[in-house]
Amino acid sequence: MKKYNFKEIESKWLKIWEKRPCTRTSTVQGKKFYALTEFPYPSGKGLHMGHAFTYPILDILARKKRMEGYDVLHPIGWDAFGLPTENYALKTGTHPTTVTKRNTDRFREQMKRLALSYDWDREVNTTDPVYYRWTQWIFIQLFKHGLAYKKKMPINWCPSCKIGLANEEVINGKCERCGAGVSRRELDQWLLRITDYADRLADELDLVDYPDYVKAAQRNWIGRSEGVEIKFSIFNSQFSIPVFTTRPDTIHGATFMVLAPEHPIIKKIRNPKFEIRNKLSAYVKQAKDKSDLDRQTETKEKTGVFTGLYCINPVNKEKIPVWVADYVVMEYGTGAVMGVPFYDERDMAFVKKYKLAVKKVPLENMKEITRKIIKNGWGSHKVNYHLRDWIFSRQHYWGEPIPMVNCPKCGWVPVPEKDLPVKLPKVEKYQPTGTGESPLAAIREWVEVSCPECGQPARRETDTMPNWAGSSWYYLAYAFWDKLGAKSEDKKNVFIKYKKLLDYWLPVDIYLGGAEHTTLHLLYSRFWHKFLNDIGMVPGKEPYQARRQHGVILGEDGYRMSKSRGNIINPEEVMEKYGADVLRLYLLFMGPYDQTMPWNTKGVEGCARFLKRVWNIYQKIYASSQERLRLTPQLHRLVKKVSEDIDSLKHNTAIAAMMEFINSWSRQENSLSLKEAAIFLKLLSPFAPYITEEIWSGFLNKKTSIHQQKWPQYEPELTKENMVTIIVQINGKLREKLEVQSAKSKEKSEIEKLAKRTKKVQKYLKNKKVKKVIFLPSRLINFVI
Ligand code: ANZ
Ligand code: ZN
Repeated sequence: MKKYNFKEIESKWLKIWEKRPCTRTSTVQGKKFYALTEFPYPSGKGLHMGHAFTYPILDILARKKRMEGYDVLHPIGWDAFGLPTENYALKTGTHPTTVTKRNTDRFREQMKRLALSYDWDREVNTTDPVYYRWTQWIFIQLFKHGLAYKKKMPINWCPSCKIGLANEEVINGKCERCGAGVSRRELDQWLLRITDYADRLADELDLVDYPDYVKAAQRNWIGRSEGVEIKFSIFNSQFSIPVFTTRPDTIHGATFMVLAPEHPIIKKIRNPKFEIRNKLSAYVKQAKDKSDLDRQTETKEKTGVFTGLYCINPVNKEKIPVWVADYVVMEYGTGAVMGVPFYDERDMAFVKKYKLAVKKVPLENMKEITRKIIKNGWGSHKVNYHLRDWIFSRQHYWGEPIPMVNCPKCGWVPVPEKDLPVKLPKVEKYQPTGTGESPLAAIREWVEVSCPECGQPARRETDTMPNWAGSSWYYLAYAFWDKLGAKSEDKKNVFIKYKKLLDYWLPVDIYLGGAEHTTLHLLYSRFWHKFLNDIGMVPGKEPYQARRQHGVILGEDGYRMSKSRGNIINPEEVMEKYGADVLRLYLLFMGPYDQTMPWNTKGVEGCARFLKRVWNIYQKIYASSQERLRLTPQLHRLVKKVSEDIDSLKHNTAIAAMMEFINSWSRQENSLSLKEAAIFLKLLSPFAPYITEEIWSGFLNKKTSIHQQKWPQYEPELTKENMVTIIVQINGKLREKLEVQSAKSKEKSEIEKLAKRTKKVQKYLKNKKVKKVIFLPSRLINFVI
């Protein structure tokens, strides 16, 4: 008997599949299935356990759909711009392109070993100029449609490293590199007007199948809020200040007004008292350095100063003081709030601290007071969104250059589309400049260009795009990336040229990813999709028809895997010891795909034993035309269960059912025909691609890959519902049970024949004479000997 040697099997089939991929995307069947998995950032560490857990989830579904005769698009690529690569380049002096190539080579090899059935002809890489040319092109369209603009915005600034920091580089208010306290600095930055799409991003969630909590989180992030904007005139001045409130019914309880420290009125009205002026400007300056998060954390103590101004409540004409406090932010509503301590906890905390008045008043009728305010011209209906415009500038090297030129005469001019891509130039140092500009600013030959419009000397934009850019349209690129040929210099618009393919493949049928992308990436890419749809470049309002989010694999100790805890389990080592099939099977057997679960080495061994059992059982099979009684209904039930479970990503229960099946099968050897044994193997093939391929080609002696076979169908009459158990007795003693189709169960001759074929009955009847056969239809047969 041949021993199960996964190493031999893996290296054999890896080579064969490389030459004859059974997973290429076809577009011939007329029914398509697009299974999209979030593409990885190719870090220097290779695949981690999270990748090994989540990538097989859709791989299994994709494999099944292929066997069901769908055209399946199941692609992968690299989200390869990013800080770790830039920092590594900085430290070692290796160019980020070289680092990226090394990392993606390693990832690809590991993914192949894990038998992930991606279509490698469509591999995209966001750092490839052929790819980011179109990222830049989309930016230019956004600019042309008024959806990209420049504005002064604060960035995180490390005064010791003298660089701007991305949010993820600020840890508890400190610079991740040097530990110095991070401050804020104003810089001119590009923003994308995602707020123009706020309503559609919220409303059109109704069109898609996402988990409810994902929809809720997106709606919450967008934060649509209906209220009234009410004008309070400033006492003794020609100015008035609008406030935004969702609670006009509380207006009689307003005892003060609060402005954000950045509110423009503060600079407009100079207070005659210099003490007030000094205090005010000191407060405003200090608020600037705080992050929005710090300012809005509810538990932090409220601070503020009096402006010396008073304003008039338009409804009751009361005169109330105007304060400045940093719990009010300028970016939301009007940057001014009416303080109603009796009804609002934050206002109450503020009032207690500064000894302001509290007014106990009953609530007004919401509808009536709103009508009254509007009728008298004191205010108007207003919808506000918590969603902010998307800050699209980064002051780093390793990102897509923003394809814009600044001309003293013409202003911001896009690079002509025929001149795209604007390639990242080679630099000596990736170190940011110290002025807050990206290192690109230091390359004179690159920065200084002539204006595309008037030809006069102008300067390129030196900021690069954020990480989120390349991933905002990658699911579109996959639809035609194999066609781009020699990564051509062809300047035709790919969205027009490959329109048919985009129409065929979109929307994505299922998109699997992590909870960390619930708001940012999902919203950004939905925004780009809606925009591209508006300008006629892509079909459909939504990019992803369904979204599912996976859980997390913890260390064996129940904590998140981390270097500092020393509980990291490397998938490569597990593959080395147990093989890729076992790793896949175990990770999916652990539990529902959307749960967070600790690693358990015993469980891995259980899965290894299961595959060994499968191997051994197929070694013993012999061809037989004998009618198989016991397992046939069970097998058909298994086909039904595994098929349905894979469709709903319940891989764990599908695996459990297969294990159970193998258990009963090994208890009653030879009780499947070859044809049926082939069916079981097909069911297992998406989960364990290597061992099933080996058995298929070897023992079952088939010529074409198991992964290109038809997915088995079950016959409903052969599943449990229509089966009857008949008791087989010898001299009135129970010796055997038969499971037969109910139609056959009434025929004496049929049942007698079937019973006599079982091993047990054969044993008891050997050399004996049957005197009498008693038969109760559908119930019992008794051989009297
Ligand atoms: C008076 C009031 C009384 C309020 C009351 C609430 C409760 P959402 O639902 O998030 O839209 N607000 C308005 N602009 C603000 C800003 N720029 N910074 C901080 N707070 C601001 O919340 C709207 C409410 O948040 C508004 O209604 C306002 O306080 C406050 F019993 O007005 B309210
Ligand atoms: Zn010009």
